[in-house]
Amino acid sequence: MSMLQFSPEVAEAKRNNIPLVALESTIVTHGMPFPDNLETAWKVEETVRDAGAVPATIAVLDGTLHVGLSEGELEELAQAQTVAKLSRADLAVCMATGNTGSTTVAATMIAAAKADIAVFATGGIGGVHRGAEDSFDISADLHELAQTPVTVVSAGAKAILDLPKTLEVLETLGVPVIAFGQDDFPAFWSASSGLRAPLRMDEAAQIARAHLVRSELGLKGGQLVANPIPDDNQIPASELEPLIYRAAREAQQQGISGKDVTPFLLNRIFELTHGRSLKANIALICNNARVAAAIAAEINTALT
Ligand code: PSU
Ligand code: MN
Repeated sequence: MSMLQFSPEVAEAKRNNIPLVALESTIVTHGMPFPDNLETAWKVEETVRDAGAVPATIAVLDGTLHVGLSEGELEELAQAQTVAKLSRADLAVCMATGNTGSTTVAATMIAAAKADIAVFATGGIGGVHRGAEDSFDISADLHELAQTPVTVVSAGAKAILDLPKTLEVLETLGVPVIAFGQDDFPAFWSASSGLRAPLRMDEAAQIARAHLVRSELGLKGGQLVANPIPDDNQIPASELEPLIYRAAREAQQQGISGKDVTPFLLNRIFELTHGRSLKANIALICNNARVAAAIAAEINTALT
């Protein structure tokens, strides 16, 4: 029995050797309010198509791991109320029990690798939370990057996190962190975190080559491409920082923990910026989708 259910569009792309870009679904179910989440998901898919690749949005629907969702499936997911947020730990349980769940960066990487999709675009990966020295809250996304061979394009890590600690853990785990077209590691809503990224590359073809060299060397794990948000859509870190501080304190006071932390913080920042964070979020995901499509095309060309 095949574990994966390909959508007709994805199946056809595979047959015709058209580059594919994986997309996650936790952004849709836990990252944005309805209907913006649905409009964004469609927009990101369109952006991938416009860039000459085919989008494969990943989710578990009634126990089946879908690679590529129809418009109707995406619509249903975007409005569903009780969808699990799946990471490495709970992906198999959700499938075994016939439930529905959206995939985080970690779970989407697992599905993408299984589906032989090399490149995945998201907004921002999970990382080391502020206060992790007490809470031990470190996203499973970081460990996934260390063991699953997918190149993930994100706008860095979300600024709600402790970015210096996130970079330290990625270094420890041997994950290449490649800033795209600049020296600094981006901070999701802002183009720069003020921290220098460990690596820099300026061309999709180079990143594609590095992906293939890793595979030739038999190295486990993927690459993190950190693509800065476009200039016009940035929210300056100075403006955001007090709001993040406030949201993080509220989360602590309200005893928010585990999987609920990231959705809680994203929602509070959405409220505190009167929706501006969402606009920035949409812009940066589309920007990542374009870069991911370019890398996927280069990998395809190199392999054929
Ligand atoms: N990026 C966004 N919005 C999101 C996420 C990322 O722009 O909602 C999700 C991703 O699915 C990521 C997850 O894997 O947040 C991280 O959750 P946690 O911190 O619980 O590992
Ligand atoms: Mn966590």
